[in-house]
Amino acid sequence: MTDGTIIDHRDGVAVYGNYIGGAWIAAASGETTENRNPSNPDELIGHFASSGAEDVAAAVGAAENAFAGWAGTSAIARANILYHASEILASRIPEVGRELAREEGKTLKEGIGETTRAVAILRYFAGEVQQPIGEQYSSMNPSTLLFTLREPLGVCGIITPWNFPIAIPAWKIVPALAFGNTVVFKPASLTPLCAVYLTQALAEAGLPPGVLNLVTGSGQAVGDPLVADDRVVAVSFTGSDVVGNEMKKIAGGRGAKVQLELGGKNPAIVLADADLDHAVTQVINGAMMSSGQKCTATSRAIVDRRVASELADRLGASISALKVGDPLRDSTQIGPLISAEAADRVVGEIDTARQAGVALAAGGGRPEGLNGHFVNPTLFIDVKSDSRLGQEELFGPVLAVIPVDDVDEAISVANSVRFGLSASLFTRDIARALSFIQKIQAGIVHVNSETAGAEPHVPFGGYKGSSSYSREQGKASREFYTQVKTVYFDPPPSSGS
Ligand code: UN1
Repeated sequence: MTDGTIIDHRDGVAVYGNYIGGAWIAAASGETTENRNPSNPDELIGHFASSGAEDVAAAVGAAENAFAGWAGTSAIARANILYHASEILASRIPEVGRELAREEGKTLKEGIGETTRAVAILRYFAGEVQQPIGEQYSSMNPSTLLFTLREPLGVCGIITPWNFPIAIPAWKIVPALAFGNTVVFKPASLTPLCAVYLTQALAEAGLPPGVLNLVTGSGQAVGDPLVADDRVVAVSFTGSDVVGNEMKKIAGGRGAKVQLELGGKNPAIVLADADLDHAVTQVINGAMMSSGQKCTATSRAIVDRRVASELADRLGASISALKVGDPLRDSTQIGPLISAEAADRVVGEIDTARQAGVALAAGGGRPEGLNGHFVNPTLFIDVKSDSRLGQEELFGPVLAVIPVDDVDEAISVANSVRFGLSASLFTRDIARALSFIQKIQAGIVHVNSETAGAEPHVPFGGYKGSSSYSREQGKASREFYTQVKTVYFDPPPSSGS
């Protein structure tokens, strides 16, 4: 049900606009880009506005004009709109979940799960704005009332990836709005339909014109001018480290606040005393769900040598049994990769590793008889930590087993990469678990559960090259989306005399 967001039809296929200043409108150039189903590229999902600098300037202008009014609205009134949006989106979960699976390629169950998560995020921040927004301190002067306030920043540029096309936009946009900022939202060019659904729910819920603006198009044509615009005082980005670091230079260089969520090369350490059945299930979920296309995905299983071959056998058997196919079918466990380029790249990485002599224990290549961008879930064993497979994020359904002698070597291997987003340990040993929590260089640490997953009310973000120190979600989002004002309030000299 995207009525109202569709500005035209072409051969029976919907043409979607940008949402600027409260209206769904075509890109200034009039141009559009096709959005196709990665499971079946013959299926056209829609035509989406192919925007550029002119559209970005209009959207930033609308957001700038709307800022004073929105920042001046009571937090409770803002919360009511967010809560209403959560109800609208909740009523559409089956539809949006299905369209997410069709547009992005994750399974229907995951698509519904992700849409449900976006609803939970809306609900969470509708409540979060009712929490305290400042602190009171004692002053050196007994008559001074000394306190802090948190105030919104202004226009925020939100640039989101395709792999969580509704949850990540929600967890960036909703807190920005909740704390009184206005937003220009540039979604991944491969998943604009989910962005339309989220924007539509917020617009229908009563967001005033200009408070949230959606501009679709490529990173170069839309992202670049957005990041460079002096009126955009904060930029939040999730995506590749190459793009993120470039963005930091440009936005950071002109003094904007920048928040980056970049890659991961997340380890699951399995010690000899672990429950191996549980470890196998969790490691496979972490590595293979969403075809491994999560920055929190498990891409390294670092395993105590004493159980490495048994674990590898079990992983290999379970990975080979995973059902790859149409994400909309109930029996499917693994959908396609997002695009032909992504599938070619991952298959290329698998071939390179095989040619280098790394032992393949399951998968490799593409499944037969499927038309989309599918890659077989793949397991390599006896992988060297300093190899490409041991160091680089592949962003596909590929897991590398790295055998180690003990927990100390496991942690040192785990820490040997440039990323530090999430990490898991499987053990029954409390002392080793505590030592792992202290020594692992990761922003999200799991003991006896998979590396992926994020609850909306706790901080999310990584160490080292995975983030830019700032955290997202929960109370951490208040840090990013507000600034602190310290107030020294003294009575006028005459009072009380
Ligand atoms: C999750 O693990 O459920 O882009 C969320 C990503 C992360 C989000 C992961 N920023 O994959």
